[in-house]
Amino acid sequence: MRKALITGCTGQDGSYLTEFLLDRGYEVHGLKRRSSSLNTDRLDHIYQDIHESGARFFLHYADLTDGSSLATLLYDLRPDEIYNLGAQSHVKVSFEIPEFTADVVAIGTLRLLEATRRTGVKCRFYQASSSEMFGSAPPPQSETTPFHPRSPYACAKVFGHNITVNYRESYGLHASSGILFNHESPRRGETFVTRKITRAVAHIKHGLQQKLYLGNLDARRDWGYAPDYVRAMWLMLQQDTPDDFAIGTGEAHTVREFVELAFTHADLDWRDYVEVDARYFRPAEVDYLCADASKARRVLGWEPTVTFQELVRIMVGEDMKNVEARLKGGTEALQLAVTAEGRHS
Ligand code: NAP
Ligand code: G4F
Repeated sequence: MRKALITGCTGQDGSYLTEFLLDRGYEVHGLKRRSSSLNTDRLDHIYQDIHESGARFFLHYADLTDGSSLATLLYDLRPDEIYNLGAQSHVKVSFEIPEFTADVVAIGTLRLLEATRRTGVKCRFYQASSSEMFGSAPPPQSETTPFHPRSPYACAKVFGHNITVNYRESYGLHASSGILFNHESPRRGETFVTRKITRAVAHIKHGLQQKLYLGNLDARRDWGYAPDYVRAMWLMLQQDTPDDFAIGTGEAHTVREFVELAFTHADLDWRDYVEVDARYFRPAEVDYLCADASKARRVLGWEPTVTFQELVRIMVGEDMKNVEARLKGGTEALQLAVTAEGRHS
């Protein structure tokens, strides 16, 4: 049985990757960091009681800011595959906590690579690189496009990417970087723009929210469906030779187009509800990301399966269902939750 270790297991991609690997017969070990309240919502449906025989999914406390916890985990588990998905992954937040972001995203990657090298574990390594690294480089962007990062998050990801390549070249580590363009799902964090929009649509439709405040509506992103992207991560580690791959749909849309389509799904006119609030602008913006994923198609045989239109429909549909289920638990509790969340983006 192959054994995988996933950092960022509790996040959007970590949860889909865990399901994907369990379906393929892997034993999966997830790294979770200590928090004062439970943060395993995305994994609860696949939780396996470790006291039951046959359990193949385990969570361990560790942190990308704590090198010794990483080395101990690697030494004890000796995984065949490591997926480094852990990150402070919010671009806007990275301007507010740049030092922490760099510590987790850049130095955290180095800590994990160094722990892999020092423990001598023979494994394959996946690094979650990002299209944000391209920043202001014009589209379409591919593996050969020069990086021009526009945020502390993107600068940290460039370091994570380069140090992964460096460990591959210096120590012969089977390390691959997936340069993934934006990918979304009903499990997307609530403060990324797609999920912020689809949740607001569901709340507005049910009379629980009056307005949706957004920042730059003109930014263009290449939005795909997260389960498709975790399949690409796995495919990269199944290749004989490690390499870097850009992963995206090749189609870009503006935030405004996403908004319009999401509201249309709920028979609402977005212009009645959406207002621009400058507090959601970034000190430096990434205007236009659109993937050239031809190498991934050719070498990995990877193709996205969900279109932009289907993605929006799936996300609005799930958020509608969530609100309806929560409404059954009482409008008052739901209203409170909406208000508290409204402060963040
Ligand atoms: P996400 O939902 O924000 O998940 C991030 C994960 O990292 C969470 O499990 C989080 O734990 C964990 N984490 C944060 N700080 C950590 C630390 N100090 N030590 C250990 N773990 C820590 O992100 P995602 O969308 O799944 O993305 C997965 C990875 O791909 C990230 O590295 C992201 O930067 C990168 N990426 C994402 C996209 C995209 O469009 N989704 C595109 C390109 C690259 P908590 O649950 O405790 O917060
Ligand atoms: O959804 P976003 O916050 O995602 P962003 O910045 O593109 O980053 C995501 O994708 C990256 C891959 O390219 C990942 F590496 C990263 O971890 C993350 O998953 O913002 C998308 C666009 C931006 O141009 C932003 O300015 O939407 C614009 N936007 C407009 N109003 C907003 C808002 N973004 C957020 N979060 N909130 C707003 O109110």
